[in-house]
Amino acid sequence: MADDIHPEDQQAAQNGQSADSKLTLTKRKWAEAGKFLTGRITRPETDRLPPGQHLVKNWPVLDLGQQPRVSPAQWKLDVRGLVNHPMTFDWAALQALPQSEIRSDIHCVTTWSRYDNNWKGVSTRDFLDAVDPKPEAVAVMLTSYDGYTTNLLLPDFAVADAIIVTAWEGKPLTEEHGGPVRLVVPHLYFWKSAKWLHRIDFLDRDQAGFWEKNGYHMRGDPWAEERYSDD
Ligand SMILES: Nc1nc2c(c(=O)[nH]1)N[C@H]1C(S)=C(S)[C@@H](COP(=O)(O)O)O[C@H]1N2
Ligand SMILES: [Mo]
Repeated sequence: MADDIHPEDQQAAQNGQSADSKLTLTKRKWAEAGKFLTGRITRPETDRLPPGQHLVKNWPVLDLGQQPRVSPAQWKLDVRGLVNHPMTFDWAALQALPQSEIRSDIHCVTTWSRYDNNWKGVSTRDFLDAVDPKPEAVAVMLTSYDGYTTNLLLPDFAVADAIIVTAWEGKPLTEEHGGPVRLVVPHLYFWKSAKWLHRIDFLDRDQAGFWEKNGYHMRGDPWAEERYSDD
């Protein structure tokens, strides 16, 4: 059916490329993952605070109460599941990936928000380029050194401003905020941003993590107030 022809395949055909050339496949994969979405919608300043949130200037600490002590030398990130390059990153391997600086707002489900956090680390897109998810991968499960887990759909993990963070405001990320390495996914409630990141599994279906099994929403969009699951 003509409607099923992917626009990029039509373009490729016009350029004399085969529809399944490597470039076309890569571009299609990124399109499915939202590669060219900014992940940040421009809003008027008065609309910057999601519904039900209030602004704080400090940065509260929230976790399960067990803050694991992991030095950069001890830290490892295991990447498993539906990826073409399963691997274990150590500190040096993470530093060898392209480094990005990203500013974003925090929105915690407990109703505090904090504007203009300056993060440094590896964007999830650069990370995804390295591990190369298989086409069947639709979700990730993050596992942390304290046993915490949380799930994300791959397009949410792959937004342009999601970042595997090693520094905040120019300083190494402190232990209480998830150092040496945490995730930050700014367009979702902060419980999705795993501290003390230790493992990422690429999965063929979305599975519930710790809070998601305990009554919280599977996705957690603050603009839609996706705080709790329906049942
Ligand atoms: N490993 C781990 N990550 C975690 C948590 C946790 O308990 N363990 N709590 C989550 C929750 S509920 C929030 S609100 C944020 C808090 O991050 P902060 O302490 O840096 O503000 O971390 C998230 N990531
Ligand atoms: Mo939270």
